[in-house]
Amino acid sequence: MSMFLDQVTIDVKAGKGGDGMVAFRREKYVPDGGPAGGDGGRGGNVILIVDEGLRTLMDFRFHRHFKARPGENGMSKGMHGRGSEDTYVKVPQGTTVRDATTGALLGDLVKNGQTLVVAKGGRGGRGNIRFASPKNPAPEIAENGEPGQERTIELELKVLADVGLVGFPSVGKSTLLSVISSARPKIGAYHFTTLVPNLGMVTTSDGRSFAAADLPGLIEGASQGVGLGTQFLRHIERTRVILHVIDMSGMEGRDPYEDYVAINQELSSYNLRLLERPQIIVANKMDMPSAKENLKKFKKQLNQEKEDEFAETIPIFPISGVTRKGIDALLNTTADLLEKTPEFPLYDEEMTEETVQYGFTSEGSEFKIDRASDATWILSGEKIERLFQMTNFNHDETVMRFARQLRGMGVDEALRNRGARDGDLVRIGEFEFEFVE
Ligand SMILES: Nc1nc2c(ncn2[C@@H]2O[C@H](COP(=O)(O)OP(=O)(O)OP(=O)(O)O)[C@@H](O)[C@H]2O)c(=O)[nH]1
Ligand SMILES: [Mg+2]
Repeated sequence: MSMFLDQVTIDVKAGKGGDGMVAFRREKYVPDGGPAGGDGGRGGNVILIVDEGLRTLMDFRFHRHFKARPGENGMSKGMHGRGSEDTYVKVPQGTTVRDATTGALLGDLVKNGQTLVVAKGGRGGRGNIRFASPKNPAPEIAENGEPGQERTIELELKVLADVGLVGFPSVGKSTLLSVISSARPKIGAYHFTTLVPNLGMVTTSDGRSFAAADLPGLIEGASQGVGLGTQFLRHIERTRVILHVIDMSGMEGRDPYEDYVAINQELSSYNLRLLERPQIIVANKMDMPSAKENLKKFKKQLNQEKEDEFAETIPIFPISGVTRKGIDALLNTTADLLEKTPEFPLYDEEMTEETVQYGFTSEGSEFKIDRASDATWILSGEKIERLFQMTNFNHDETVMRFARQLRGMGVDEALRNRGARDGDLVRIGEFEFEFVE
């Protein structure tokens, strides 16, 4: 397996809120102290944070579960539980985050230090101080903390580069990157020398700079999963200009023009929008004997094609990565093109979490009633289950409050309408109680 990881699924679980407490003041000479149970503290969030020091998602290879701590429970003497610290998980710049279950986009993290809450900590339950009223000055009511959010998310890295170097294997992409930046990618006379994208900062002779990515060689069929290329095409998605590197020496016995067409087909079958990026054709290995001849032929073929294609001329830069000839002009034109080319928004019209509708929305349908084979009524639904989890069943008064909350939600009425009778068993999760008319 390659030492590069650019897609991973992880589980995140936020901390539960601390439970609120039922307590009363005990003071000398005061027969009935008032309520003194404090609130529980907030549970910790799980938060992703961009760390520019990271280049891949490698750190997630063996570590895929992230939890935040629960909030502290409320205490007597009116003391509130402490909120828990958030758990921060570092990700590289260019990480796209999705909910693995719904596929909804949660965020695209590009700036160093940028954060995204991926699992929200539960709020602390209220202690009995909060439930005191003139009518009920000494309530035995407290809430349990809210459960922390829990979900599976997908991280996908799309490297941040302005310019992408694409082409067949061994055409000299890495050689070029090593010449134009301080990056030191591996260079070899065999195919697929480059197995992971390399990034380099390029400075032009007139002082402008941009980030360039050298991608593993693409081969025909890569977008259908043949060869290495497919998994790396995503890294071109953020680039604004594509340097299409072509081996003009013909020394591998391939035809430069056929290579050019094949790579463009790859790009378009992965995502048509990749072809919207302006390209510069880099005619490489011009130091080789037959390169000049091949370039002439290539230009001719390209022009023939152009008659029926869009009219724009694609610039061609003859260079040699080895002798470094022609590089300055190539880089200056690349910088010019970058200045003219706006960014291509990756997730413009996509569904985000806010636009995805969860669960039941209309009033009065916040729960579901089913009937088990033993005739027990089963209540389920996100809201009702959360209420249940936040109820402290050790105190009768709290249980009564829960019953009132259910009635308020219309549960009693709905059960009655479904034919529930006095004494029928009703179940929420593992908790059972009798239906009372
Ligand atoms: N003559 C000549 N050879 C070159 C030139 N550029 C690269 N090469 C040679 O071509 C071979 C492949 O070069 P790389 O830079 O590794 O090619 P690549 O496109 O990164 O290849 P992959 O990573 O396998 O996709 C090496 O032997 C290089 O020395 C050039 O301008 N002229
Ligand atoms: Mg390479």
